[in-house]
Amino acid sequence: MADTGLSNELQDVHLEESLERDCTTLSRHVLQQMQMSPEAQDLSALMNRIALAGKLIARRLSRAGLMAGVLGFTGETNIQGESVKKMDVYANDVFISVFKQSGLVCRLASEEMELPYEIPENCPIGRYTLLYDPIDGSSNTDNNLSLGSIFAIGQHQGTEGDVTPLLNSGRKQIGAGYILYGPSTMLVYSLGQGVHSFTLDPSLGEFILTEENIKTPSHGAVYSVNEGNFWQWEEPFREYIRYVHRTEGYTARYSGAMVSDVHRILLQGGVFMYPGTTKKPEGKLRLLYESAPLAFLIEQAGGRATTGTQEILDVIPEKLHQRTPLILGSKDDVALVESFIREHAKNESDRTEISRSRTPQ
Ligand code: AHM
Ligand code: MG
Repeated sequence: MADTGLSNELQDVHLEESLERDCTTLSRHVLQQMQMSPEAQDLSALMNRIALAGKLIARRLSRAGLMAGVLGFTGETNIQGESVKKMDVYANDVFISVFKQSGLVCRLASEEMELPYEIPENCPIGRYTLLYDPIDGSSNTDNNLSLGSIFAIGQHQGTEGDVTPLLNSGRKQIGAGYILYGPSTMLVYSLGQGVHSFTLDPSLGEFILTEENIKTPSHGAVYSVNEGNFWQWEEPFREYIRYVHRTEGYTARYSGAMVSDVHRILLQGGVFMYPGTTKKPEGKLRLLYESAPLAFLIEQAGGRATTGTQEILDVIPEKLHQRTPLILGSKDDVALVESFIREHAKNESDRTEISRSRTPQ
């Protein structure tokens, strides 16, 4: 062994620790987490398939600038009315491919598909559904900036072609997570027992445990919002932004990819917001495969996520692609934004009361 100045005993301990860390792969971690559950093997296999999807997407992204036909638009528009990028289509298909013949997932629904994709051959045994956003932060794709994939795991119910069983509140999610395609590829997940992060070791092709039981600080300096929409927000959001602009201790961070922004907040605290606008009162983000899975994670980490008037996880969707305003992050920072909303609602109701009392009966 090279002379590191450490005693042999200490070197042995270091070696053991680093081996132990290298062997804490995602599938082993899921098995450990779920050891009391009869579903442990299935969920470990399911998370392994999601990890494979992440690796395939990461591999393609890492070479995107070197290959023809990877970047740019397809010329199609998706069900959301947004221009589809070639990477959106690729990533969407990857999630479908990894679950074919898996016996694990019999229905997938995503931002890129109007209707769920059924895998009937998995259904006699497949007990899960997967809701996902294959590429979150699409506008970053062609600029080699951070991107993500978001996923929510649910219990399979209902028959083929029936969307209704997917319209559940976020509380019914069995698990959720995201893959962050940044300088390194990370996978962050929760199966209802804390939030855990993994980093892809490209030399091993494995996601290795980075941090267990992540806890979001109750307050953070970061506020993360597209301030270009200021002119079309409702007054409480403008008031909040005016407040942070004139108060020491706040700093703005907004990348255009929510997974990246939420990852920072998960680790360091703060608040991410995508409020409704006059053009889009429900905001931009989709409940089932964007807001709800991230809300599941942040709650597991001790934070909160709300529409402004209701906890995100309590919202029962009426439509597969339903949008929702989102305020997510550290408990105290979310509460601060809410205080502006409540204050505004109170002032409005006081004004209505006064004008009603002045109207001759
Ligand atoms: P996408 O899934 O189509 O990329 O949309 C979601 C993304 C979020 O990641 C990000 O926070 C937001 O849209 C950015 O939108 P905007 O450019 O309006 O700020
Ligand atoms: Mg998205």
